[in-house]
Amino acid sequence: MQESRTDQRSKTRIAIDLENRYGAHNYHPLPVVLERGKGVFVWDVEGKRYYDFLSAYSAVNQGHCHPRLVKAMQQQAETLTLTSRAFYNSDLGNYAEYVCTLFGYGRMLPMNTGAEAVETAIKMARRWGYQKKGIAKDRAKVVVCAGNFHGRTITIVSASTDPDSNSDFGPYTPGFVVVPYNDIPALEKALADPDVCAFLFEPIQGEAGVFVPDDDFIATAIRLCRARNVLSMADEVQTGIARTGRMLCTEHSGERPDVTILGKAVSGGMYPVSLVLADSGVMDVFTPGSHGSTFGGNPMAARMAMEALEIVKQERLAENADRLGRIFRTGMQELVDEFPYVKLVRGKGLLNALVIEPRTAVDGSPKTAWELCLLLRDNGLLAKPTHGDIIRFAPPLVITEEQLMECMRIIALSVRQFA
Ligand code: IF1
Repeated sequence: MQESRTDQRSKTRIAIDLENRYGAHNYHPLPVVLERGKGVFVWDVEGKRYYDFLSAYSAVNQGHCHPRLVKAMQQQAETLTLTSRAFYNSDLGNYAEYVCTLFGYGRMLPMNTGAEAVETAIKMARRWGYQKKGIAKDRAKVVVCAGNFHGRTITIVSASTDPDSNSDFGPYTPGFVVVPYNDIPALEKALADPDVCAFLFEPIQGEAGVFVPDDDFIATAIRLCRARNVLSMADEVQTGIARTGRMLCTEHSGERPDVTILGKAVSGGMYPVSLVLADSGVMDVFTPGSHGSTFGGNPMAARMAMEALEIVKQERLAENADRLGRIFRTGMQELVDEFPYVKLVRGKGLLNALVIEPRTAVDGSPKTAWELCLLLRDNGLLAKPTHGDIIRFAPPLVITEEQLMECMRIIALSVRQFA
């Protein structure tokens, strides 16, 4: 039977056209339409299989549709999903004890998205600054790093140095001081201001291009904050949950920040779950009615988070990320050594990036990280450039050594084709 005209367009084209026609254009996705995921693999609507090397920006560290998470979600979905915090529920207390014990903090405040958790931490730090540090009303400052990415709300983008994130969204929230990332003297100077209540930082800057700071930067920064009675607040939304080879990226530093912010893979990508961890002396600035969220701390979130974190522990995903990350960077370094347009590889655990020299082909067409990602897609591996010339490689942490070796061959093949 002659397919109707509509059917002659591929399912990919139909899906992309629909999204472009009716969706806001706040993204520029790679032209591939995904409809199924399992472990390290995703499949597009044409039935083609890909290795997922973005992991939804490190939200599916446990792999797509992990069977234990699917089962937990099904069970909770037919039991109790949401009560609001107007009442207690049978899961939040267990969840709170679980994460406080696991991450070594006195208290937790449950939210949903990473941005909400960052906003919560900023509110907590400001109120702590007024009530505990004695900062004059409305004068509290939070020190942030140039190149930061902490989310998309107006207050958070007020701290951003990326015009794509904040241009024409003013007026901005005041009270942010920007220092260069990985710059101890600049940080030391900024912390001398008695109105500073907190230093908010990413242990590795993900969006900026997987910038790994000097080995002693995080530890020194945390110690300087302690010396200046400033809250050190680690945004581990992307670097946390075993991504960099430790349960928390700050573990590499040997120091514990006053506040840790988590999201994304806390739920294994099944459900929006985020949280803020701190000790009572800080967290207790929140009094009844001073903060909250309809879905924050709901039974489904609690159940998913505990199951997702158990998987990370029992499947030893941090150890896997640490070991395979070293193999990956060694393999990528061979491409850096061989191809002048592959400038460098950097990262920690299975959060890595390849920096590509943008070029123009003899026919005048661009040869940037975007074109290389299209080649990778054609060869069966999905990754996405960040800030033009940097490709982030972040597979689910359940990847095996054999699968990683195959992916390294795909990347090498694509880099050669990109010559
Ligand atoms: C987008 C970036 C990554 C984050 C850190 C907080 C949040 C994020 C360190 C907010 C979120 C996501 C957001 C998503 C793409 C992705 C991203 F490219 F935007 F910057 F991962 F690098 N702190 N990152 O990375 O968490 O509110 O999204 O749950 O906005 O395009 P969220």
